[in-house]
Amino acid sequence: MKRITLTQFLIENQRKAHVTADLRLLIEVVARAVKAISCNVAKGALAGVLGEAGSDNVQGEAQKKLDVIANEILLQANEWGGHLAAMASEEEEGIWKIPSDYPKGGYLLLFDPLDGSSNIDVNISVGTIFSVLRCPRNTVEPNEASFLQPGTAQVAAGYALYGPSTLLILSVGNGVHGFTLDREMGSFVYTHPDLEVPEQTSEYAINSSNARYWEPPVQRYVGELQRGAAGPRGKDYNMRWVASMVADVHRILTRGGVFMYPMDEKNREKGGKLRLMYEANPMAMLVEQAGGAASTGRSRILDVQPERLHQRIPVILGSRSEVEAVERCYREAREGGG
Ligand code: AHM
Ligand code: MG
Repeated sequence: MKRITLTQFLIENQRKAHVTADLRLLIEVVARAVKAISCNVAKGALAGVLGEAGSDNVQGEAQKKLDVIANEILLQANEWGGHLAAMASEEEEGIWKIPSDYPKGGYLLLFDPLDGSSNIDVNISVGTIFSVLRCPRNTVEPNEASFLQPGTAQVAAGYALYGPSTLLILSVGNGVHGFTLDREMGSFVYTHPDLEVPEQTSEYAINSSNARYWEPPVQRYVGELQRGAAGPRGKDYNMRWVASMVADVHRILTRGGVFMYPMDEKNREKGGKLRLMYEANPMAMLVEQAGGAASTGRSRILDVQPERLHQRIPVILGSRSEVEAVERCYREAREGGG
């Protein structure tokens, strides 16, 4: 069988004008960084990369060594190529400016360098999530405001999943495409063309230890799923929760389902648990590009106008019919019917 590498895939997309030369370079550089992160994740204790870094990030969360390593790999790989105007990371309080000795380009790159950090030390899949925006025209020196664009403005989004195999899942706005890292060859091979979220599903993902903190529409929706064949949904549902969003979303892209980290009383003041600009938006773009839907429960995630770089947001995404069922619960609660 003819193998298509990520490089060939991107060059063909450039010929069809789906990506610019700079966006192609950007994605290739991210993919190279992902290979380096994958090596570190795979070595684990052998490379001394497990455990706490002994520091907190801007969100007040304790950083793991691998959070710090993955962040540095992505920043260093991307700062010199001339394709970026600036970067932003979950692990950096402010935006990351391109050092003055390197040329600047027209794109902004945002990332969660290592998503699912709580799973690192227990050898469960983790990932990297990234989002690409255009730097607003005529920007001399990008600042935080340059990044505050809705998810609909993303020109590319993707994630890497460091699981039994390392995958790179990508959208440049024409569907969702997946690549598997061939470790011997050191290249990403096109293995998952045109991923689509299956419409019919009987799987849901939510951390149900938070059930007492959920809003009533989510309590109602999950309650209906849990009543199974005897309840209003008329069928039995299965539940999965990896606690790595990348792994949960990848399962949904592969075999359908709905993922929820909804608004809850524990996270209300912060606006939710997951971050809008480098977790929710890229995942929402991928899921929509794969035919699914992504909502806060009240509105489409990709339409939300960000107000802060590290803003948080409720996330409900996956098979369209289930996301719509959650939105219906919210609507009926507003209208006094549920
Ligand atoms: P992180 O970016 O600090 O790793 O946090 C995000 C993760 C998601 O991957 C996952 O869905 C969620 O947090 C799990 O949260 P919880 O531990 O509350 O179940
Ligand atoms: Mg993270």
